[in-house]
Amino acid sequence: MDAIAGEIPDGAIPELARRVNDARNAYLQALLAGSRKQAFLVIQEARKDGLSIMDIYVDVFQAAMYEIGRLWETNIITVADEHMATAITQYIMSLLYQEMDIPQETSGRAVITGVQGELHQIGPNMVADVLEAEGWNVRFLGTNVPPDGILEAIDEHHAGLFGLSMTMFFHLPNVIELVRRIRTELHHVPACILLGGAAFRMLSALPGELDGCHVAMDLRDALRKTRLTDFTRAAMSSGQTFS
Ligand code: B12
Repeated sequence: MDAIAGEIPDGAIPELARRVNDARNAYLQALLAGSRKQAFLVIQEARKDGLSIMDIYVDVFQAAMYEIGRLWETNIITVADEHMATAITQYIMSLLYQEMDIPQETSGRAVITGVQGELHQIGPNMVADVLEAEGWNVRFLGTNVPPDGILEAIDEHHAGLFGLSMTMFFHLPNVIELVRRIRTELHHVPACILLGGAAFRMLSALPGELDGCHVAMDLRDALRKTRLTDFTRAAMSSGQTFS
């Protein structure tokens, strides 16, 4: 059984899709009602119904938060409503973290953060949680971290994997500058720089300065890319470079 991504028995896909859909709608209603208790009950029920952490993170939390964004953008809900939905989701994620079976062995060392200026934190937080549950020794720095602090964290943690989040496209110069500094100033350059967040989905190609970085479209893609092969994993944990 895959502890994070779950396991779908043959023929169960339509039933699972229905459960996911119900959970997403119920969770969104709880967010809009501002009921942390109801939101928690919905997620508890979804877990009993067999939804994996991955299903809940992507198909419930992410989908509901995207809908919150749409309602906020169109002035159907206020910024306070959005803040409340964010706070509830972050709270429930921290409860789910306690349910994760964090393995003793490590797959490697990782630092995950959001680029300076970036305030969207739920996405990289999900990546950090899932990698930890996969056996990575993760330092999650939160977001909007000054570059000096990020460099120091990568160095101290001997990270073979560095994950960086960007939602707002106007932070691209900060991403480029940070990657340049990582590559030129660190003794120990992470073998894999993994970029993610909504802004990267809008790019048709990575700017040349980011050549050699990897991009994950969402959490499932991030998991696929960090599972890789034994060889590349070993390279990531030892800090060796690969392309
Ligand atoms: C909550 C929220 C906020 C909160 C964030 C608080 C917090 N603590 O996180 C606050 C209020 C601070 C905020 C501010 C702003 N926001 Co805002 N925000 C949102 C909202 C509603 C939800 C974000 C979220 O949590 N999504 C759920 C997560 C799980 O999705 P995700 O980030 O995409 O992450 C997934 C993948 O992208 C990927 N991923 C993400 N990071 C990483 C990292 C790595 C390493 C990897 C591998 C993968 C990965 O994996 C995740 C899981 O699948 C979105 C709506 C939306 N569509 O996302 C708007 C949204 C992103 N915000 C928007 C805007 C405009 C803003 C502001 C400019 C508003 C303003 N005028 O001030 C500011 C900008 C702040 C800044 N400098 O960054 C717009 C962006 C439009 C655009 N593309 O230009 C959106 C889309 C809302 C909208 N529909 O208009 N926001």
